[in-house]
Amino acid sequence: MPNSPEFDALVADGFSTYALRVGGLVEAPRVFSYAELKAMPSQEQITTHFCIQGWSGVAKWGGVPMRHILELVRPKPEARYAVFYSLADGSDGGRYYDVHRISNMRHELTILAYEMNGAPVSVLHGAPLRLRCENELGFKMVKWIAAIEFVSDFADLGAGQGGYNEDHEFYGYRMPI
Ligand SMILES: Nc1nc2c(c(=O)[nH]1)N[C@H]1C(S)=C(S)[C@@H](COP(=O)(O)O)O[C@H]1N2
Ligand SMILES: [Mo]
Repeated sequence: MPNSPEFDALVADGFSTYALRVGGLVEAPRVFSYAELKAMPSQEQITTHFCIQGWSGVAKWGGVPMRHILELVRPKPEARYAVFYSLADGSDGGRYYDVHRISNMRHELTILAYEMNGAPVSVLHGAPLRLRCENELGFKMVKWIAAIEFVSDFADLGAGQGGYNEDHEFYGYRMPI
């Protein structure tokens, strides 16, 4: 869970001061407010979540299609991956993050979710914004998203394995469902 005065302040004001930074190898770096994100085109999907540890669960998710974000920021040709940084640390310390192939960011079921089961996503499930990338396992769906960075390579991030669990738990980067 996020554990900072900054996050507590976001919760206290209903995330009205939340801002999502999107940058890196893009033509148009942007900062989107919570209100701007909620005013964007949205979609809903009912999907099963699979955790690599063996449990699963079904929920309805609502949010902004990632392909819409790509249209706004326009990744450069050399951008091969999207890195999602969390507002929370991982369980072994250090910031939680995960890396996704850019082609999967154009998948029709890849969204930045701000609703779950018809209500705002709870803090437990990743408020104000969490990734739903339905053809990946749960550990790749970063909760409490702070920023998205487009990169050509992820070797210089963390321990270089393409995400927090990939770095810490020996989960493979290429581990779709
Ligand atoms: N920031 C952050 N995001 C995270 C995690 C985490 O520890 N920190 N856990 C991941 C794992 S392993 C799973 S299975 C899902 C769980 O999502 P849920 O809490 O909505 O069930 O969140 C993912 N996103
Ligand atoms: Mo998980």
